[in-house]
Amino acid sequence: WAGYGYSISEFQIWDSPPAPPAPTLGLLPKPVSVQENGGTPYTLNRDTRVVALGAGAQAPAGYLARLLRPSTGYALPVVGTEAGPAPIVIDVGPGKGPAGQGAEGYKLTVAAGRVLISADTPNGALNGVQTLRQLFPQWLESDTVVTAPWTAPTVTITDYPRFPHRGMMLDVARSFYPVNEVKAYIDSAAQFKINRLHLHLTDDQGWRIALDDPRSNPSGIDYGLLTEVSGGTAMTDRGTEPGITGYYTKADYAEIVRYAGENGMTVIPEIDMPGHTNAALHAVPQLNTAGARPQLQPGQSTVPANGTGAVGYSSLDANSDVTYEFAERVLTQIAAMTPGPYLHIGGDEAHVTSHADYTKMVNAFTQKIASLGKTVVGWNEYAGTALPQNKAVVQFWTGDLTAVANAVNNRGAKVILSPAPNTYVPQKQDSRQPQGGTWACGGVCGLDRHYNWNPGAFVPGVAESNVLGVESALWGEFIRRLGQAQYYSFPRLIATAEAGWTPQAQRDYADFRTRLSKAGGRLTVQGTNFFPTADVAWR
Ligand code: TNX
Repeated sequence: WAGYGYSISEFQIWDSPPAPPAPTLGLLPKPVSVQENGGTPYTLNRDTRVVALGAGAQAPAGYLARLLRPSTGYALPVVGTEAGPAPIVIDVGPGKGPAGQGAEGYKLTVAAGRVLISADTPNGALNGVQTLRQLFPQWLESDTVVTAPWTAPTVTITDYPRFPHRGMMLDVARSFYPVNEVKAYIDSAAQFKINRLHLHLTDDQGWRIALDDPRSNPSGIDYGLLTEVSGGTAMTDRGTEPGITGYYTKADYAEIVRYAGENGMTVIPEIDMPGHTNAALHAVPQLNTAGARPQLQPGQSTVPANGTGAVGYSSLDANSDVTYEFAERVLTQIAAMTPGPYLHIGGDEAHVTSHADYTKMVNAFTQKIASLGKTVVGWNEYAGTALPQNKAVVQFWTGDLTAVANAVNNRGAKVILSPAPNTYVPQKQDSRQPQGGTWACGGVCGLDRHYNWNPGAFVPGVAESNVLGVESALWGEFIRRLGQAQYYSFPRLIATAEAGWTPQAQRDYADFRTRLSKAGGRLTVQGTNFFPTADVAWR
């Protein structure tokens, strides 16, 4: 064979289809402990009640009932005391969940006549709800009534996450996603226990969050221009495919925060500075160096075949007082709108800013965020700046791991891991995928790359306890609207969810693919678009 330039294994890829799937519960991410008990399964029926014990049980019980009603057609009232046949009981309170795993852990027992989810917190119980959901037939995901046996196998599960941060980033700046699409993206990820939504709200091509004029406004900036002008621009792919324009009002943003919270997710807003700021420079004349003419066009760079657009060509001016005035006013408003503890200031790819200017600006921004009582997050380029002690997070995507370790060891920073080859969803996931980047992996970044890595041992010299977790990144140069966002994200986002949830010793790619093979029908019934990667025997 060698003489023909082929290896036997290359032929085997085409000759032998993937092994037939073994029977599996199909739970994703894999729980810490699952015992299958056999015997008569649990059956949901038209008289089943969802029993909420404890004030914290109301929200997860309501979530479960809303999930089960459309496909079953059953009333499934949420009640305060246990009664009736085959109840589903949700019991929330201190000490109810797995010991030492209060925040997000849960216990789930499915018996023939009763389901019990117990947890310390509402979010822990919600995680139990997401697991229970996967034990029912896939038709549960239908939005119209289906006649199906609503059974779940008997199990005893104890479960909790490896990392507190299992995130996904959505780049709404290059191409906008209206609120209903953001909600649908949340729906598709929450079922896999993704619990952070990082919104990349600003970039060269657009500004997506409406702000008010602050009371103190020395430069007389019209903050409305940010969205009036740069909410109306977006990135043009290959010079032909326009991105989606638009922006969130403060009410829209509040609704996203609320909906994310209902799904167990914390929103992390990103205002990218001092680079990636052309949309702000274009909209706000005062931000530009005196005498400079604001660019008339936002950077509508084309996207070459490897999927990378032009980046790093814009910068705020370190020597202008307006820069600091603007950043403070913007960050103050974003902090006030955001109940979660984090504010992301980007800090990536400031290629036209000197190191001294970069450091001066980033130090001012991070100090401002600390003074607002928030923890600052930034891309790893900012790891070497004077990060607020014990109050900063470095999000690694590519580059200098030593600087990340130094930030952890010298500044008490924590780490979010988004290594491009392992988490960047605009990269091709399969050679059959016609469009997609190839720079991160020198080719395809398949499902295996997103699964087979160890976030706890990724940064040399950084202990697992200093890793907050993992995050997938959906950059928007050429991805348009929800359908494409899901098509690039799934199934790899499920691999990221498991990398963040399941103990390393229990993760196995072959086992993951077997469990995942069952999810195709579920994703299809619920209308989540996914790329049917050749690694999985979908059924
Ligand atoms: C680099 S990753 C960027 C983004 C691009 C992405 C993909 C990072 C922090 N910055 O501006 O969208 O590559 O091309």
